[in-house]
Amino acid sequence: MNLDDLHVDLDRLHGRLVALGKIGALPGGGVSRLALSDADRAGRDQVTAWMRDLGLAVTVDRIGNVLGIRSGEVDGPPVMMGSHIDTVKAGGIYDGNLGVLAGLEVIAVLNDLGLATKRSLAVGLFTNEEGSRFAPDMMGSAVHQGFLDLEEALAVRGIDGAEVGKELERIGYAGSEPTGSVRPHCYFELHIEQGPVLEQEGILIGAVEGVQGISWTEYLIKGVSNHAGTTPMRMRCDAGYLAAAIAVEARSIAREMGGDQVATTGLIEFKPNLVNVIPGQALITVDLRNTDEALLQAAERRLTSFVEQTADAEGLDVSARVLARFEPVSFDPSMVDLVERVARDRGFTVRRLPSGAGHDAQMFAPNCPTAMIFVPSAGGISHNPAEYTAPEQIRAGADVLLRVVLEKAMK
Ligand code: HGY
Ligand code: MN
Ligand code: MN
Repeated sequence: MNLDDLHVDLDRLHGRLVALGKIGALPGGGVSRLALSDADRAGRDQVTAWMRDLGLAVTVDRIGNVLGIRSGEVDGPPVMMGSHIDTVKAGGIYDGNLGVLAGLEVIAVLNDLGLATKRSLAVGLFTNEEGSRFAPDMMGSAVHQGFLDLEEALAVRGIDGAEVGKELERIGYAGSEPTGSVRPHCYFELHIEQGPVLEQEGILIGAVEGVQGISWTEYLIKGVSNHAGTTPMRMRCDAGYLAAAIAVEARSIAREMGGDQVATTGLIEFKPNLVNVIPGQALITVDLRNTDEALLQAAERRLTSFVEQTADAEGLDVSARVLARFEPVSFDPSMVDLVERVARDRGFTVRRLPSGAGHDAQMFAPNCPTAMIFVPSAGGISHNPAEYTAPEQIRAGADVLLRVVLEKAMK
């Protein structure tokens, strides 16, 4: 059988994407399945049911990662595909979900053909990739790959006060499998680009070279609530002002540095959050990213000194908490070459690029040969219900995944 003639069944794959997208669906479109929420449980139940229908041996580990395994002809570490099915609060149906469901589609194609592989195959669903509810992001894969302590992760308290370990118990995904018990031979992740590059250049496949560094910091600012009308400006201890100034400064640091530097204030909360009361407390997060570690550290230093100087000048007390900090990673060049070659052989336009978003793959990269395949995002939009990738783009990405996995699993 010529492996180059194998193709995924787009209707089946797209049908599962749409069906999973209905779990936690938002009224105006898009999906909300925050990690370890009831919607996440329902999504997990659906995906593990599909895994069992495909004859996979399903395990759940202690941080809730789900693995579906298809035995190969010889024992040994599996070729692993995976991603996540948790979403941001108002996200799209493709982010993460595509990578998990395309992995199941690869299994379905092999089952249809009765095709055995030499190496075992595994499809992984990793807990809390988004990090929106519980920081850090890539939590499940970080624990799985030994970059985050299990007990530390289980003790994490979310933005709603819930605790990871208790939420895993509540949704029935506090597994017994030791984390990281399955060490993959290699790891592939199909994912939407979530940015504008492929679409703007009219390119179908991204051969991802690595993932940029990520730095998430939460600042808790304490001032003095006071009357908005009677308090002279010279007497104010305005926590809200510093939070706003941090958001502006983060943006100007990114603008001045240029290049790949980006900065985002995604969360900002005032207390008591009333029109006529000077905020006595503010909470703000800053997400800094860069493909270059030294530049990312420079951005962190600039922001930190701004916060300290301004807090001093305003007589405010600030405490900073690191929510996530991951250095840039590069994927195995031979794996990137493989993705690029297979895409070309299939007649797809392809280019190399770094990932602006974090992914579970970045946790596997230091431990095993790892690569990602990107497909375009319409308008470069993601983490937004308007996220969209066309069916033929999905087919192309999944066909590349099918072929690169077989390349590794047949030898
Ligand atoms: O934040 C990220 O890059 C990913 O979506 N967790
Ligand atoms: Mn993702
Ligand atoms: Mn995401």
